[in-house]
Amino acid sequence: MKIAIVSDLHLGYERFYDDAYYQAKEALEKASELADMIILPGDLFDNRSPKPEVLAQGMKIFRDLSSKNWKAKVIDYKGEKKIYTNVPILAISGTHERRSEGAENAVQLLNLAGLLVDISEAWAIVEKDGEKIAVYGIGGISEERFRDFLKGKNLKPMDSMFNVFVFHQSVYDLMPFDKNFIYLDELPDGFDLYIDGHIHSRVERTVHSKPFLIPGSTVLTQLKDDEVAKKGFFIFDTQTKKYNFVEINSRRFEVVKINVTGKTPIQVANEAESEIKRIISGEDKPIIRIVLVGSVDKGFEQADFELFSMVKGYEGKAIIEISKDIEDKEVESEIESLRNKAIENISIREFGTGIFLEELNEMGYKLDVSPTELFDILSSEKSKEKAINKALSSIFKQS
Ligand SMILES: [Mn+2]
Repeated sequence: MKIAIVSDLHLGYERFYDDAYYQAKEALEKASELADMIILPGDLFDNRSPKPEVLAQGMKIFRDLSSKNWKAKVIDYKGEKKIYTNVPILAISGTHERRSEGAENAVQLLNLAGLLVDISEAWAIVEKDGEKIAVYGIGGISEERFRDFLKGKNLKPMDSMFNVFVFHQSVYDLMPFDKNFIYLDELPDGFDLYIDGHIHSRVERTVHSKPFLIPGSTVLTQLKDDEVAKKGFFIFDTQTKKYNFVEINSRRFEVVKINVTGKTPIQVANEAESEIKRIISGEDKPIIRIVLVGSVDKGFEQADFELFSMVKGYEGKAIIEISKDIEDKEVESEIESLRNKAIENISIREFGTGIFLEELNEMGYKLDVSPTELFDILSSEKSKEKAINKALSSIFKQS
């Protein structure tokens, strides 16, 4: 069977409201033509309480999809909810749909309407011509709960079927800055395909030597550099175990970096304008993000580098966003000197010790290291972690 994986539609996303709808519609229509079944790993809607008109967008899309002639059918469902269709469109809720426990979310509403099968915390088995595919999904939950939640489930794949695991979380291997994020090798072993949503750019990896795929969102949301690639979805073939990415007609997005170092505001504006002219040469109305980088020369301030009036002239032809990542040496050196003065100034130090002693008193501090000594240790290091380690080791040496 061919499985289409379409993620993070973000219907109702206000900034690109029409794009969210039309690009989701296009992706799912194409997916229904190319695949036997569709899996949506979360964030179908942008908001936990979508307005009726946004719910209607979702209902229209999935009603059209449901009414197609699907040869594959959902033949079994193991979960706490009930399902009202056997059409092989399987979805989990994402973090954007998440609501308090017991309150129905928008994906559950579509499930209740019989427009898709909600596989959040449930198995669905899809069959076509004797081939069976078992899909288990976990809806998006807070990152710090996911690891324990997954362990508690102790998931095992189904015998003699192609098994798919679907979830909607951050992954440490891709975003190594929060230890709460799950590691790829912590995902349950034995599945034939792993699918994740949540991340809005395309990812292809392997887990337990099986494919791990994130198609990315169908609509541009974060305007990050790695979202410049065309949007789309994956088609995975369970027979050949091969997959390909199908592009959709997503709005063009370009990031332009302009270095302001050694340039006047007029030079920078001219440079930005010629970049805009180059990009808008087509028929479409692209999204352009201009990032000013480098450092401001003496005699200028950050505020001098404003492009708003120039950009206004292109309103009908492009959607332009400007951001600054500029160093301003004069301002920085002023802050630096203030900071040094503060540290050298003994009265501020005494002031700090006073507050520290008061706090310790209130907490009933009784350890052997004197509070002033502890304050000295804690303030001796610039790094918070080093300071705490130093303080802890001196406390434990004494006791
Ligand atoms: Mn999302």
